[in-house]
Amino acid sequence: MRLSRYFLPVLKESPRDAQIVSHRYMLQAGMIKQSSAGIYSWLPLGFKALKRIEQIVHEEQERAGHIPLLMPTLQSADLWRESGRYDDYGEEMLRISDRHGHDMLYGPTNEELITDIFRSHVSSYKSLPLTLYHIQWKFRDERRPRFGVMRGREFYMKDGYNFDLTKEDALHAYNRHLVSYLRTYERMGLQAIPMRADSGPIGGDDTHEFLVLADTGESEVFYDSAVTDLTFGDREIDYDDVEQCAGVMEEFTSKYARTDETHDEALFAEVPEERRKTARGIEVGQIFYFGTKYSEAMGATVQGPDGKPTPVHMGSHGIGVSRLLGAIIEASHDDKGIIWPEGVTPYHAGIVNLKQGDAEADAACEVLYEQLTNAGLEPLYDDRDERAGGKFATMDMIGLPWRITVGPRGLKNGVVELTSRKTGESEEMAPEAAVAKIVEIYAAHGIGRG
Ligand code: 5CA
Repeated sequence: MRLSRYFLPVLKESPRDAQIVSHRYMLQAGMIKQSSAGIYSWLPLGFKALKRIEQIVHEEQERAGHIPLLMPTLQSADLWRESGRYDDYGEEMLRISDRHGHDMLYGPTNEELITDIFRSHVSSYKSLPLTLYHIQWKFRDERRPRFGVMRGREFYMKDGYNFDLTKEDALHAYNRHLVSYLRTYERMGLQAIPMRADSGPIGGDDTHEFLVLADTGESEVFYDSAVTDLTFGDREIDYDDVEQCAGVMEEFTSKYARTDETHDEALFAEVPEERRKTARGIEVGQIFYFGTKYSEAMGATVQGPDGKPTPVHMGSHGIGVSRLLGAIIEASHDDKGIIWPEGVTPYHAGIVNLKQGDAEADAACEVLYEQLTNAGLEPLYDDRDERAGGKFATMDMIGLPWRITVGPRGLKNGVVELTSRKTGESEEMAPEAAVAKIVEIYAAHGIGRG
């Protein structure tokens, strides 16, 4: 993308009404614009980052064997009357009626709708196990929408639903989701710690939230610091292997880690004192096992191996896709702006031309642009006729991990400058060497054709 043809409304002034850094930077970097309380337009840069995150979520869900579909945002109230949640859900549910007077609602989650799809089409245990998911906008009329995309009213969520014959099978689905979530967050450069939590309006006893530690997080958390040493890494996982998934579950959840809703002082006291930590965290996902709560209420049964109708065991599993942008920025920024991790950066490298209009500098930038593009990467080329200082400030604010700076003086010596956004370190090298280095770095993340 060439900046002269892009739409990147970077704000000169830091927005005063934004209380936390991720909200401020998303506004300032021209990623989002509030349209009403807790509802945002996603401007091109924000939209691109959102799509990168969505793509990782899709890839990891499909790797785990989960099947994508798409359900609507508007749902009929009748389904929610069947489960009993139409009255229970309270004021967070946005209720609408259509021209025929039918009660509708903007879905805050989709247990009812997916259960209805399931019961219409699946009648035998032979079709199980089955996990369906989608990534779709949700609406919750939060009492206090705040912190930008962190607590929106309209937000983008991945929600997945497993259908299994037995509790045992459903617990494997729960573990499978936990494993796939650990991989997902790590690919985004995040450490998200599974913590025992409360199930709220979704229901059920087994539930874990995934929390990214950050001072601005809304949840209070208590944990054994040993959990922060755990990393998933690039281990091979067979998602059908019940033992292996249970092993990962055990490894990542056996140490004390709880949100304030389930915190137990007596158990916490058993953790060695120097490892007992209290902090704040951002909830970026939650998994639930709730057994037959919805399948019994809504008649979602299958014919079991014994020929008898059996209600299926279910769970639901969510990732806060739009919230993740805020969480990533909270975890990765400095006083100049965002620092995108390579796995999710909207553009892979910035090209800054210090002297637009200089024939040699323009030509060198074009070659860099073409070579990076040919390697399957997406560069953002600042080809505007602007001062170098302004170009650098824009690049720092939008936080692309790598910047190539091209100027007539360097080109005389056959070099450009490659700068890491994270460390701020710059190195001079031949243009081809800069391209080769960037291609190699992204190849290590499985990005591009390098
Ligand atoms: N049906 C279940 C699992 S799919 C469910 O709705 N779970 S949830 O309520 O925990 O939501 C899933 C994730 O969506 C949360 O972990 C959080 O990351 C995100 N989320 C929830 N509410 C909001 C909100 N108001 N703004 C942004 N993200 C939110």
